[in-house]
Amino acid sequence: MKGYFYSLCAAAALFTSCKTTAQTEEVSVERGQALFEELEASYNNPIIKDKYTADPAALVHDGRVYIYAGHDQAPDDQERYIMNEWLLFSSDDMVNWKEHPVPLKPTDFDWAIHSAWAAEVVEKDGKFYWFVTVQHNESKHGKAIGVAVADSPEGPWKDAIGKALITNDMTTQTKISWDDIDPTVFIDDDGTPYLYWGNQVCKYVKLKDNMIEMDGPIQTVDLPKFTEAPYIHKRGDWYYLSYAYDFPEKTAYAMSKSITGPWEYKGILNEVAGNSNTNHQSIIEFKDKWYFVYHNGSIPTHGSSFHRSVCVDRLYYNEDGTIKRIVMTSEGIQPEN
Ligand code: FUB
Repeated sequence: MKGYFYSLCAAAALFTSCKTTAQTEEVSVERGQALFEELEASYNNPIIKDKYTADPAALVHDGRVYIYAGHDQAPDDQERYIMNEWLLFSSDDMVNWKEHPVPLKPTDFDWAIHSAWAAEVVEKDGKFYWFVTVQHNESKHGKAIGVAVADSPEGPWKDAIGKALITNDMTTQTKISWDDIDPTVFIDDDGTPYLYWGNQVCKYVKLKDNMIEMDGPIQTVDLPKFTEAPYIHKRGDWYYLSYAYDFPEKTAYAMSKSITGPWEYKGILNEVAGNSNTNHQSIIEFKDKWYFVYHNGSIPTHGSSFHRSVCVDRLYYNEDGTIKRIVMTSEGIQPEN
């Protein structure tokens, strides 16, 4: 009880600028509790607190940030992926998030059966393309990548092809059935779209202008300890390829002057995110600031590798274009004063 009282005093001190022990001791348990709750309420990470959310795919469009996330739905006593839908949240200030109706499920693709795994949404020529990881039905082995299309970031979404874009039998670098996951799409300055994806091996392919067909052979990128979750962004002349590194996963990154490489490994960008053995990042610029969107397992009391939560923290560059190590915080993004 004494320890609890003093931690309340510590919380109180943060809010009352108490400078001395004598002052903090004047704070009652009730007042300390209220201040502690106030302090907790000011924590903006995770950004969604009433649902488990994972694998954030962030899209900036028309003054809003949209986050498409997988819904971790495993019961609290089960440590495995149960993900039957994606969720959508949006914000115009990175602090207040609006939840939209469930926009998409694996079963919206006739050929898929479950596993709303990592995804990415990009805009091209006024249409929005949602590249998803799903479990293929029994006609094909393993995970596959599909594409949904919509006229707005909020949908409605429909299968853009009627079959998977990438299936497990199209790649042979590994024997696992989940190596064709985690799509990310980057549209280069000349309008050419590139799809990157993979588990264990990072793969990429040029896409046709229609976004739903490959335009050349599947190629690979050699990256140290690549696990999964490739993500491409560009700032100035530099292309950045960030990815989940090792396992439990950290986030590492490489840089290049071209979307197709060669990529120069630059090191760790983010440490293991607390009690989640996976991580999955989006990196976006919004209103002249850069943000690192990721997940951890921080929702009490069952947060874990299979009960994950999307968080946002700031991302900063060094003068030479390299990225400073991410500082993960509970406070997250705070309202501007
Ligand atoms: O959420 C399922 C899988 O876990 C994702 O596809 C990976 O990126 C990892 O986060």
